[in-house]
Amino acid sequence: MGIHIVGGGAIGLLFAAKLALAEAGATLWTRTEAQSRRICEEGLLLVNKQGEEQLVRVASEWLNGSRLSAMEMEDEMWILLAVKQTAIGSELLSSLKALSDKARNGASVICLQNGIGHLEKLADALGGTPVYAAVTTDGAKREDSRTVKHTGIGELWFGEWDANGQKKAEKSEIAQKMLLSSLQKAGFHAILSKNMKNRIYQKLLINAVINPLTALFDVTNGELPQHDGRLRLMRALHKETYEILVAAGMERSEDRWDAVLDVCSRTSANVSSMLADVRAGRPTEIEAINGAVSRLAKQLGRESPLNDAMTALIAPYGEATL
Ligand code: KPL
Repeated sequence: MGIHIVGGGAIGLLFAAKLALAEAGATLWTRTEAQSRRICEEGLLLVNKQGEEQLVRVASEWLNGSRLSAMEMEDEMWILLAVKQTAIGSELLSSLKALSDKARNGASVICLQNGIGHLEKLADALGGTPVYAAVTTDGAKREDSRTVKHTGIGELWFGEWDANGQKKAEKSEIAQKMLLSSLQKAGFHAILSKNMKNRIYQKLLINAVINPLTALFDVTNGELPQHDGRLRLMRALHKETYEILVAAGMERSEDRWDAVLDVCSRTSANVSSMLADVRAGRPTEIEAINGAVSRLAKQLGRESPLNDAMTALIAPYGEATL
């Protein structure tokens, strides 16, 4: 069984380093040739919370390079898709298709993106390739193209995604358990879930509050609640989003607000992915997060003024021209 991690951002580097250390047959596929070349030549640097560095040798390939057609692949392949939603365009989809077509007994894709909407897009584009949903609460920070800091230990939930009549992932239970065991051996708190919709909505709720507000106020996750006005805005955005997601099928639970504060404190030094995108002038995931919450609200006949406002305020940051 081969594990192919696609994406050389913080989460991709973290999975590649830890799976390689556990000798789990990991290959890291990057979107630039320079990054894969550097990783092959110099190795990955994995830095733990205490600042201790570990050099890790990882096989790395360039996703759009020409080597794929000549490469021998395993019979069974898991693809861990660790790019942002904004990177899931036609070029990435055709590279993913080419990669998954190489596995003799078929590949399965595990999607680690924030937000919603991507699973349907991937299932459509990849034809019969089973698509699994995943949610990670591990914190990671990419220091440079070969260095990743594991900033917070979290959990990794993954499982079949068959909401709304979608295609069911068909990989055998044995293959799922083999992947689970590799992930656990690599030190991840990995859990197979039969209710990924709930997990995805719970993570969406966290991202819908922390990501746009940290981006708007240009603060770290830890700084966000350290101000009364911002805290009130967080609460209001949380309340609106919570009610919409419960109406859409998320389980009601009293501790959802505490979960947001918990993420802020566990990842206190982190710059959220949305703030990082805004600072770098890159497209943001606002449409897949707050935009998606607004669309859900609309389908349910509900109002979503705060999610609408977040989307309207953040979207222009990611637009290509002035
Ligand atoms: O997922 C995240 C992100 O930045 O996208 C959180 C949970 C907010 C951690 O930074």
